[in-house]
Amino acid sequence: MFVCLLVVEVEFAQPTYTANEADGSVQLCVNLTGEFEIDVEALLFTVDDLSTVNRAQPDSDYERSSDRILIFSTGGVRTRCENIELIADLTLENEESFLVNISSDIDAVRFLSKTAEVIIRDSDSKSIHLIEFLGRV
Ligand SMILES: [Ca+2]
Ligand SMILES: [Ca+2]
Repeated sequence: MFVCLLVVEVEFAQPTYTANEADGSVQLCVNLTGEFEIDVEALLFTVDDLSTVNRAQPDSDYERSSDRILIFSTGGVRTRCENIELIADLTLENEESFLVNISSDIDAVRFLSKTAEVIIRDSDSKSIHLIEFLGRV
């Protein structure tokens, strides 16, 4: 069987996604453009970075994810979305962010962008902590 796969271009729908810590999850979308006659698979995964200041931490601020497979079927939709779970806590924090990457083993896939940044706004305020503190007195 003759299989034809011309170059397809894949990119995050947005370079930056902003969520609130209390949202529970953040949805990231990936767009594909171009012509293809076999299914195109891409892998979406979170990037652990323990070194950068104000970096959100895996499994403490968000759920680490390494195995989200995006499948673009021939004749199917050109956008695939995945939810990354956010972890809410009661700690007063700065705005934090983490990175999500996409990759593919298919040679014909060209990435216009491989990385998106998720910014998490903290849901905990000083006044809530004061109320909790007063409640314990
Ligand atoms: Ca947090
Ligand atoms: Ca917090």
